[in-house]
Amino acid sequence: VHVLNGPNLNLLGRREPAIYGTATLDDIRATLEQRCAERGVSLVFRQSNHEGDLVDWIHEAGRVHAEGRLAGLIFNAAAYTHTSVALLDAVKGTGVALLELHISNVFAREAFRHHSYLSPVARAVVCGLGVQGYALAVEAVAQW
Ligand code: CA2
Repeated sequence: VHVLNGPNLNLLGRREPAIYGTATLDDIRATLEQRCAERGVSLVFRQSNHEGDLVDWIHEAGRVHAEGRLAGLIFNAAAYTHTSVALLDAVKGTGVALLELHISNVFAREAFRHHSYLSPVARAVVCGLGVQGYALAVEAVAQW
């Protein structure tokens, strides 16, 4: 299972706890490491503030997919969800099974967060479950 996190998610647990909770990205990584170990799947967990890094990592997931070794890609593209044709094209171009994830319920927030470039190419979308969504997403993707 590959888990990618986009811009500003390195701030998780340090700012805006009312929206995003108090867990840090390292806390989430630790939880997912444990869940994956229990299921005998390996975890790749990354965060970047740079769109190109995320494109490169989607391509990497695509190579693992082509080798038949990728259960799925869990992707919280953060603000790039609402802006990035490059990330859409990367997912489309690799054919990876995508689970789009958002910590908050984006539909209960500003109108600009209601549109996602990724949802049309996602196999599933998890949104509004808080950071618990990551663990639930791993449970699902491990069975894909
Ligand atoms: O709800 C989500 O997971 C989002 O993908 C988070 C993005 C936001 O732009 C999306 O609309 C929804 C923002 C990530 C920034 O995370 C922060 C965490 C703590 C403090 C400040 C920002």
